[in-house]
Amino acid sequence: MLKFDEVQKHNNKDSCWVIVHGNAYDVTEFLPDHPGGAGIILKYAGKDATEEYDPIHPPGTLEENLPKEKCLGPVDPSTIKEEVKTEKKPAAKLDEDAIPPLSQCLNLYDFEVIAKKVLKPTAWAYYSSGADDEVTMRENTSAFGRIWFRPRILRDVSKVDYSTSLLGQKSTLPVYITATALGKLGHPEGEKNLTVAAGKEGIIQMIPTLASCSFDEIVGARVDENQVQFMQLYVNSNRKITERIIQKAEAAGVKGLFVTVDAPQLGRREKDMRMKFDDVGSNEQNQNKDTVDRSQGAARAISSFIDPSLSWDDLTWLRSVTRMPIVLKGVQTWEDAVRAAEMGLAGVVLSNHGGRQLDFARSGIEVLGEVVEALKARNLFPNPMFQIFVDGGIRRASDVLKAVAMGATAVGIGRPFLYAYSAYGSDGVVHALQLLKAEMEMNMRLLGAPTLKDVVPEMVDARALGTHVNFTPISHGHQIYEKLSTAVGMPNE
Ligand code: 173
Repeated sequence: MLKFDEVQKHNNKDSCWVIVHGNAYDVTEFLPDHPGGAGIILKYAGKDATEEYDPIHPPGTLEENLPKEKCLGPVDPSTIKEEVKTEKKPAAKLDEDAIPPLSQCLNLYDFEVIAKKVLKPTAWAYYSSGADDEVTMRENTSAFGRIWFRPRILRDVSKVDYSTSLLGQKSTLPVYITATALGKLGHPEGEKNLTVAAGKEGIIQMIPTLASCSFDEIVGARVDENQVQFMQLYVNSNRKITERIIQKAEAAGVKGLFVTVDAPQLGRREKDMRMKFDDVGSNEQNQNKDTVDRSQGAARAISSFIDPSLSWDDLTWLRSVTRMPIVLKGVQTWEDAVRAAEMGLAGVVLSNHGGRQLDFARSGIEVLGEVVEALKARNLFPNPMFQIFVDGGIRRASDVLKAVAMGATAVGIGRPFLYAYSAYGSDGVVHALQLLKAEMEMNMRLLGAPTLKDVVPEMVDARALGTHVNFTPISHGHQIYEKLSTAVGMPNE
């Protein structure tokens, strides 16, 4: 009979024995053929694998797959040392405060949980907050939950291609990193984390006007000179400053200008306002620095330069100072989208600014439905020279595909990438993008769509999208059903 010591010697890929139900097997030559990969067997090389093997293999699997001479016979049980037989790791004590390894993040929501732990309270308040009762912010994700799929079957989905182009620029995904301000609140490298990750993964980053890093730093962080970037623009009351910004961007090779049109005044983000904000933010454009009111939260503290008088008429000026394609970011009705298309702009972003501006604004994905319908009725859709983008609430590739099916060219994602780099630097953003790609591949296969062109309106049931659930804010400390008081002196006590 074999001795356990002998089995233990065969503990590597050149000679790999395992014990299952008291018998030893030489699986060395079988390693490359194992459907689950060689790695998992090698974990048990020279050991008893019964406990792992049993639940996943029907009886007789080993005997059927191995030549007889590889079944080496029983191992003398008296030679198996007790501690080896039951080689169990002690139950790990969960450390609630520890940052898990990046590989534990399986979806975009995971980064939010971790970011909340690692961010300073002021930073968390600024990034996570929405306007007023945050109804719109929550609605952004829940709107996607009201759209359901109508997948097609028996299509060849052996190869799946989710690459596309935005404003004529190639992207590996129908996703771009949208602009978010004050990137250094989350990580010392700020927005450069996003630049590096976008470059590595072949997607486009929109550079914010109010970045913490300078424009030159963000452009300088590109992984190579062909990396494409767009720019988000807040129009300054001093148009000269804005002209300089635009011309600098164009000279640096920025390929699209996204003008924010939903923030003539900044929304009240109360979580942010409760924090006394005294970090050094990006305040370069404010010419009257002394009047900054820090009691109003991070965003309000640095936003006073934004021109509330900006109107459709200014677009003539804007077009005269640049050759970059111009996209309006923050369009919320079909009327405005049609006007932008009729003017010959390059596109619109259907957005409510991540729920940070007008509370009870509808989600971008809901607006998409009415915009496409109105454009179609005017023969303005589809039109490769006028692209529709959506942002707000996108956390899954299924959300991306819902938007694409309904007519969006691509979607913007903001907070999840901020959270990813706040916790893990640019590696976190790379991982987040890879997760999205993996989800994309799986979802497109299951939808029966080998390319994005195959993701058509008939693949979604969006009938419930316009249904809004009523909302009542919960007031401080008031519960509808008060806690019942504990009765004292009851008969049986
Ligand atoms: O959403 C924001 O916080 C934002 O867009 C902004 C605007 C001005 C200053 C800082 C942030």
